Amino acid sequence: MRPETMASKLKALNDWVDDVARLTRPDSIRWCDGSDAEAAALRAEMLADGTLVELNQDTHPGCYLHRSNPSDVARVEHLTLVCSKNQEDAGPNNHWMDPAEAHAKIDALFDGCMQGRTMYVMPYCMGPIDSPLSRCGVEITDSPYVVANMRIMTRMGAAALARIEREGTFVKGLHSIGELDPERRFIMHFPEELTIKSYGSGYGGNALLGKKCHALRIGSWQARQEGWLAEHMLIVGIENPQGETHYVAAAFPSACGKTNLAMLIPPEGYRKAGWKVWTVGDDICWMRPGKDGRLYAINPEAGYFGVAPGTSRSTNPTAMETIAHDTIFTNVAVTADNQPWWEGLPHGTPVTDWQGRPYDAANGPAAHPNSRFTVSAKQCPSWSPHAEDKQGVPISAIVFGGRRPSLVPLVFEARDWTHGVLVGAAMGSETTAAATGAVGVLRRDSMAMKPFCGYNYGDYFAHWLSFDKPGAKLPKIFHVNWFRKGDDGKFLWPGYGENLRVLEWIIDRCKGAVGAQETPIGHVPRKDDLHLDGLAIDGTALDTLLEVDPMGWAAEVADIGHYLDSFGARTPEKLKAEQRRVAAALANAGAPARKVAAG
Ligand code: SAT
Ligand code: MN
Repeated sequence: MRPETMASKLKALNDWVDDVARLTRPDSIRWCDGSDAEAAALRAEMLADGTLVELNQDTHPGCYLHRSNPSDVARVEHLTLVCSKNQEDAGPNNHWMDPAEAHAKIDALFDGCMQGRTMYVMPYCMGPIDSPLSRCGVEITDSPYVVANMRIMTRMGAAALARIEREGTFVKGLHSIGELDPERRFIMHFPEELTIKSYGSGYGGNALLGKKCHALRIGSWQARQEGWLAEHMLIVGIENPQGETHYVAAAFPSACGKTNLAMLIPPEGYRKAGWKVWTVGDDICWMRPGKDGRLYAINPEAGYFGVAPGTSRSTNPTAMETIAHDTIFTNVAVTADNQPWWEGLPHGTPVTDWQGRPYDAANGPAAHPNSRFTVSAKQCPSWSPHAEDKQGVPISAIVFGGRRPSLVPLVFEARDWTHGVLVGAAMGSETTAAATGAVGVLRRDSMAMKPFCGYNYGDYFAHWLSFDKPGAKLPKIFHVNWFRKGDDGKFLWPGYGENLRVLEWIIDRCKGAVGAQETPIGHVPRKDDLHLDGLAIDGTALDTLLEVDPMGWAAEVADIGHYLDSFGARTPEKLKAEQRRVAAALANAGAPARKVAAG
């Protein structure tokens, strides 16, 4: 680490660091260079004070456990604010506070909060260090755990600082764990000032400011001004036996399987035939039109902050291999021989739960349902050789999806971009443990960005529509639902690796190589359009997965209309007209479905 006297060459950065130090009064300041030596020194300090606990180094070399404060285990949407000058610009999709009031409120919390602590200054780059699509920031924090995680999740250190000094601009992120008191906790965004202030939480999305705060909330605001898209999407490359790779970007709400889809292992028949899957990103995607009119995407992150429970050799063997070494686990349980453990692992017995107590089933799950692993993307065996391409990868298809136990078919294709934007805007999903609050409640989550869009959703829909212009060669848009349930409450579709069958149909639709049935909600595959060899699934399950119930959909589309109206005059007329078009098509849906040709 650079001693305090060796600040940066950029006056604006030094001045800001000085101002923050004057406010927070740390005992010392350390500029992080991102080096191995720095990481080792920090780790030693965290092991000494119990912030990290060593796991079994024979079975899990380089792996450590962090137990958070039990009241600090997820994002806190009700305490997350977008403080734009004008409330309308934040929109009804965000909690808002006047910027002056917000600064005053949170600065009062920051006042003197780093006394007795070290203040770390972390320059970081979101995206490949040499990519024109990347953007930089600096996070100041008093949490060494946050430093250790940011070092994995971003390009943190000297190279980022050099880029910041060259560009002269950066997103300012100020973070303190404060007292970890839920009553003294705020995650505030000031998009007009490219500033984030986060107090009172050490949890991922609240504290690793490069992730949701910068790459999505501030990023989406910048993207709108600069003509690109900052999205809550995984990016995956699908290579067919002919050696062609198509890249798919897919938006799902938190804890709905983005990491699993990004690391999918093809079913045996596909593997034997030569199909391969390449992981570019598992959570965030920045896309912009290239010279040829296609959308090109980068993953702004350098690591995965994935949900541990449910991850196993059967559900995600790639992730299991990725996290076998050099991984930080947060809030998992441990076995008698000190291996990390979570619900969904077929072997091992937890003896200590996520809070460090002797495991007792009466206390609930051994691992917290939102327990996580933090690991470098480079450790992933399916890490794409193009993941660091500075121009990004070309996107063939955009996929939206959520947890929908009923109504929504396994997959359908939007008829054009405008319809696709409606499909994304209308997305709904059951809530998960990734945020505090009730789990399993159906809510609209447009483009999986409800907690992350840094401005008015109405303006965001208009921004999406604006990409459809002459010369654009936009991806086709699809909707998937892996979570449809039968009357017995069981999932009808096996999911995981078998999802490649759906991705194959999606890619073939992009190439014009497979047919579909036209319905009022879009194009749905017929049974024969899907490649189902080697899959044990009964015909009635498949019928249900591919059915479109006009009555149920009429109610759904009416509800979507009310939802669009909730953004008032900011909702683009074009989107409302599209909703009316679909509603009218459903009203006429007595007519038998019409077959359409491939393409
Ligand atoms: O917000 S996090 O990035 O920590 C996890 C999530 O909800 O996606
Ligand atoms: Mn996410």
